[in-house]
Amino acid sequence: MKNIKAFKNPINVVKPILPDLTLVTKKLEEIWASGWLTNKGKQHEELEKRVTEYLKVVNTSLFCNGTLALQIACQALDLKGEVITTPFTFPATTHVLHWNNLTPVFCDIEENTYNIDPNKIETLITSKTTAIMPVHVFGNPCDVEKIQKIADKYNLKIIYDAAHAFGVEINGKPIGNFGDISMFSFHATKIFHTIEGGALTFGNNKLKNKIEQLKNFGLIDDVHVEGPGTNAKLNEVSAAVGILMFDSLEEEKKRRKALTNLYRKNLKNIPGIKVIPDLEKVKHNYYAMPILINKSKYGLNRNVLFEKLKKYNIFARRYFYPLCSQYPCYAKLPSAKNLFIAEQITEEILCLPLYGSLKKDEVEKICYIVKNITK
Ligand code: T4K
Repeated sequence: MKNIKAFKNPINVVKPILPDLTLVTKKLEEIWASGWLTNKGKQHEELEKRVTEYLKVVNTSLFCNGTLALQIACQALDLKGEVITTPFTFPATTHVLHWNNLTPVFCDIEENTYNIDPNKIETLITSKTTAIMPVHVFGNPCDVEKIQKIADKYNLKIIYDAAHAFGVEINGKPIGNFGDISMFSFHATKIFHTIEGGALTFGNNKLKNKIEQLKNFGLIDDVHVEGPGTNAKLNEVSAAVGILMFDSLEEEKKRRKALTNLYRKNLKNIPGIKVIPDLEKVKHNYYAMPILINKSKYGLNRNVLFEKLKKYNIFARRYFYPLCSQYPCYAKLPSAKNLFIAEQITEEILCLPLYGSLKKDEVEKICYIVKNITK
């Protein structure tokens, strides 16, 4: 490919959304004046209310990150034994099970959504299974109906890792209402963030106190401790950033949708490149721009494309490679083998840059490079 120059500045897979600095400064002044920095301050309470309203859920608990939120979700539901989960995820999902002395049981994924394949869950259920932990990968919803039916049949809990799925809806139903608990990540790289942060959403009101205690040292009040909790609270500065994030959320989603459609249009006829279309009856949040690269049709394998793109200053990411089941700490588990679809997808997946401030001509240039780099 000739005459195509590298981008002047690096184009990363994502660029964090930055709220207006003047508004952040105002918030900081307010926090400073109050002298209240963490432990359920005014900003925290306001953010919790705003998130509950936005996600249209019954209960929300805020956290200092999504990983600790997920860890506490397992404790809140008293999970024991084995939990069926996906190998195609960020390490956090599986590590959380390990930190709770739970055994991850890996289930293969669907070819079209890269989410846990509900048709393969039942054969993995044993007398030790207590829960299913699916992930709405890249914000594409799992087959929540089928998963719920299995959970009901075998009396299992469901914790959704909805780290990527802020604002997604299925058939008009907001995604944080499925299963027993859902976890959202508010990390800086997410479509809605608090720099670091996260939330649990849940319908059962009885869980609220338990979750609040677990994230606050197990304290009931200043002298009574219910049990061994930890410290996973969200501070006031992070909460203030989250409140300001609502100002740009709809515009960010709109821009990402337009850029996603532009990617789809420009990548459409490239042999060996596969893009996930919008799913039926789903309101998407356009969190990521994953593509699959089929070496025999495209001419290069994913790793070669990934490296070549760097020469043009394009820093795509291999989310999720390798699979969690392939990490040395989990590779010896009996369920770590024969995950055929996941093993194929992890070799072919590449997430291209996607964020609201990415320009249309930048997307067009990225697509042009992907199309012509093999020549
Ligand atoms: N479950 C799932 C399914 C998840 O994907 C995650 C996290 C979790 C659970 C756990 O949630 P948290 O505990 O994180 O709330 C990033 C994020 O750190 C991580 O939150 C996210 N998933 C994962 C998919 O992506 P890394 O290790 O790839 O991040 P890093 O530092 O390489 O940054 C990614 C890109 O963003 C780079 O191109 C640089 C750019 N970047 C990053 C940061 C932090 C910036 O431009 N500015 C920044 O401030 O994990």
